[in-house]
Amino acid sequence: MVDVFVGIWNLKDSEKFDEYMKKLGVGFATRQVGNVTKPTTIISVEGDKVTLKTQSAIKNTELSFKLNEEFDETTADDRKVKSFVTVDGGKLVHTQKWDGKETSLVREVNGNSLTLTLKMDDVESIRRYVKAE
Ligand code: DKA
Repeated sequence: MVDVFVGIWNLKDSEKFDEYMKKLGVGFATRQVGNVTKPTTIISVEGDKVTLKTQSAIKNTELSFKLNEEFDETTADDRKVKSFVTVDGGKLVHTQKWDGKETSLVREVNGNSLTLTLKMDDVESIRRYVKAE
């Protein structure tokens, strides 16, 4: 069921990402780069392990995790968070918790498009990725 997310995904467009980064507490200089960089996300699955690599001008990150098991993550903006990823209604739902705060990163695939919805409190950012050929 998670196989639908497997592939190389390139960012096509993005809405309200600056607002989302501000809500996370990301500083001005990193936001400036974050607003213009077009990351590539590579998702692979091996057995019960999911690997999610993100390559961008800010930082390359790599996460390997099992669904439904909490794990430690250091984010691209250097937050140390407790993460949990599950599949819910065909969506890959990633929750991060740190310092009494919480954000969600929800990925949904439709054909060759992957929509990433980022939410924190009242702020929502949508980032659309397309699958590399
Ligand atoms: C993405 O993969 C964005 C994921 C959220 C990143 C958190 C903030 C990073 C700030 C540089 O498209």
